[in-house]
Amino acid sequence: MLIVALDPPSNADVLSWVEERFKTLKQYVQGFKIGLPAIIEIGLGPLARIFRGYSGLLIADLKLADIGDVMSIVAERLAMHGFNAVIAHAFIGYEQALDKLSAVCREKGLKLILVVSMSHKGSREFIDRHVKEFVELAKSVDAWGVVAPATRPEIIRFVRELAGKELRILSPGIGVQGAEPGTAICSGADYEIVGRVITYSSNVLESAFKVLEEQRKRATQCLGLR
Ligand code: BMP
Repeated sequence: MLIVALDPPSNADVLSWVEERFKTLKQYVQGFKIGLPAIIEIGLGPLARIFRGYSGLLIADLKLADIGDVMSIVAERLAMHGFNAVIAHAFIGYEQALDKLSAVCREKGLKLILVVSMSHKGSREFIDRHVKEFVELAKSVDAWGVVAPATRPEIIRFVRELAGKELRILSPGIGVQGAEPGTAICSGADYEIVGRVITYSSNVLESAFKVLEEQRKRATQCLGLR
């Protein structure tokens, strides 16, 4: 299960960079994650036109961390422009923050995804001290999923243990950040989020196939899948 992170480099013509990769990959992957590099450069309107009619996961990765009222406005706009999922930080807490965001997400049909741990080393400084509480919070706001790092598979296993089947786990950190395709799935993730090793490659499709094939091979070994 693969979600492609579309983070265009600063020298790219962002609109065509995103559009080309979306068109090349859409039939092979389960979804796309769009973050600040594309959104601040071209805005939601032009992005919405690229993805119009797409039925896969379309995740706005804004890692929201604001008061509930402001996040709610953002969520409404995202839904208006065709996104079907949004990522927020868990550390902002429930009252006047995730309580409001989760209500708006429910009303607008947006899947709420909370960050419970991150793939970079600095995540250990503060965020990782609270993984357990963050997973409990994700369950209590009825989040659709959580983000946990492929770079630290023991955290994915811990999150899966806590989350049971209630939450999807999405794991970034494959490729450029060092983890191998399939390893997060073997640790309990549902989706691997992969960006640059595919999107910055000179042959995007070939690189995506390589990741998919490695995922399949590892999952076959560890989970006994086809
Ligand atoms: P890449 O495969 O190019 O390293 O991209 C990973 C993607 O996942 C990026 O879009 C990044 O913003 C996101 N991400 C991450 O790398 N680590 C996290 O802990 C959370 C993320 O959303």
